[in-house]
Amino acid sequence: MNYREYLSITPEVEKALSEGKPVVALESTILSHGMPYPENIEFAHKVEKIIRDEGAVPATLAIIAGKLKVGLNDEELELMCHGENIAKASRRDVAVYLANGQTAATTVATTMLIADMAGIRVFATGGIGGVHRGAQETMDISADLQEFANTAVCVVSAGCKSILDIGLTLEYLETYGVPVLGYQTKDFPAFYSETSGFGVDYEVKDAAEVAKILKTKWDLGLKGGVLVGNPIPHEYSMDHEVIDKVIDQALEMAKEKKIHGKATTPFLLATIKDLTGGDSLASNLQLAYNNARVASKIAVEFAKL
Ligand code: PSU
Ligand code: MN
Repeated sequence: MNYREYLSITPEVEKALSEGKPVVALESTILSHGMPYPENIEFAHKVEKIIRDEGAVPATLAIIAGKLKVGLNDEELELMCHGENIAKASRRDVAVYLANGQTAATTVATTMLIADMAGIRVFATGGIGGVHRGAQETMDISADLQEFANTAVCVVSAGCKSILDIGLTLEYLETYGVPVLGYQTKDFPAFYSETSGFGVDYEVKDAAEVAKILKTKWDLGLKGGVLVGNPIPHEYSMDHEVIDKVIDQALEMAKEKKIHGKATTPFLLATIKDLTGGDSLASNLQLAYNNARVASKIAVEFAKL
């Protein structure tokens, strides 16, 4: 493999990695397709500050002008937040975008992929992709799940939105041997809500416990990632019924407009955003900050082992 020539790592991140210091990866699809401007750029800076305050080095990942970028400067962050028609790169898009010198936001799958190439083991996001509702017919299953099966990165998320079939998403992860850990909870979180009605196999009490599980899994040569479900802080958690109604409406609109393929998730995210006004955004920001905090603690503990 010869991926070094495609990687562009900032000196700060490179130095931290070579010294074995904690680094936390962040994705860019959440910026380009998950939040409006200018809230997304404020978020991008604040989430990096939260990671620094916890004693880790942040690295936002993206594909810019045909390079796998690990760590973005202010200008690059602005581009991912405000650029026109920024594409979304999942695993199958990466080689094409790189070969053509294009720019794209990275999903959970591609952020894991690039983090692994750079040697970053912990990544904070909002929600992961998964098995879509109705996947029995459409076969719409996010490439994020195969990345968990294959790529050695720990992802801290607030679970997933109920735009997905959460039960089937957990079944899929089980089949591919991906540990799903509930961070101080027995319930797998549903993004805007603390619980989804589906349990996790293991509740972990703190970051040190997660770090030990990561080390053990990878020492054993068990390939693939680990998913940490970290619930939205209680005070920001949204009413289940309100948000579920909105999600049903968004799914209905996607059906009417015959949205499919890689456009599905961005369409659903944008529609939920429009239908709920600012309410869902405030929750979205807070859960992502919370994930960055927990991911940093895990990275700090992992660096000690
Ligand atoms: N779900 C969310 N917010 C997101 C995404 C999913 O609640 O921002 C983004 C993530 O980047 C995720 C991607 O990796 O969408 C999944 O897209 P797809 O379903 O096309 O694989
Ligand atoms: Mn899909």
